[in-house]
Amino acid sequence: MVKHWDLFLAPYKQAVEELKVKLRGIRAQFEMIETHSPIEFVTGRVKPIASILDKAQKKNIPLDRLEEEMQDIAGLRIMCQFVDDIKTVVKLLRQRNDFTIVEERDYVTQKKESGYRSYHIVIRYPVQTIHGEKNILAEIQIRTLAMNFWATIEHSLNYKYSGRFPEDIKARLQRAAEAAYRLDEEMSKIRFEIQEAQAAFSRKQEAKGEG
Ligand code: 0O2
Repeated sequence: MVKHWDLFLAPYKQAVEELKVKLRGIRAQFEMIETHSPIEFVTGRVKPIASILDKAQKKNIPLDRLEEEMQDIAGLRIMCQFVDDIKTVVKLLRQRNDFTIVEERDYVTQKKESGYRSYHIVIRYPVQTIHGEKNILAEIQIRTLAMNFWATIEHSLNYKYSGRFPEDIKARLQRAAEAAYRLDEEMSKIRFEIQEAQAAFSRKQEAKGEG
């Protein structure tokens, strides 16, 4: 039984903080060389205790098996502008040596039944503690801004309806997922123009001393 949640969650909190810095560092490095960053922004969270308990119950995970069986207690999200950026980020993550990849789930090319799209990478990340090294699991979700918009809205509605959507809402969410997909496709087609405009804008800001 997990009695001391603070103690249990401490390495997860540390991992989320460290990984946010590291992943944001990737963006900073691209900015330094004035190249389009495949990472737009990064967020991270430790799963709230109530959600851990909920998920454990739903998936029949005994509380003394959380470390091994719940992969997203530490969760990071990487948002990208374009669908192709997702592949670039995945490649960058695969070549790192500060964690190992345990599993990849591609819901970008194989969307979930709900309409959810995102690329998930489960990693084993070593956290340095005063008791030595502790390896924890963390999940990195990589998605476009459009995929994120849809997932955020769907997640809130899911919470409201406890996953049992009325038919009309379900149909609307499906249509919204298709619209998000088309938005990504359209943006990919004019990607070059967008990037040129963004580069010109950054140069202008820098010249004004606002960069
Ligand atoms: P939260 O609140 O985001 O932490 P399962 O939980 O059974 O769907 P599994 O095996 O745990 O699946 O792993 P999966 O599907 O790779 O990742 C689960 C996480 O992906 C979810 O975490 C969500 O963050 C996200 N996700 C998966 N499917 C959907 C979906 O249909 N809609 C939205 N909005 N997000 C989804 P949690 O634990 O559900 O919640």
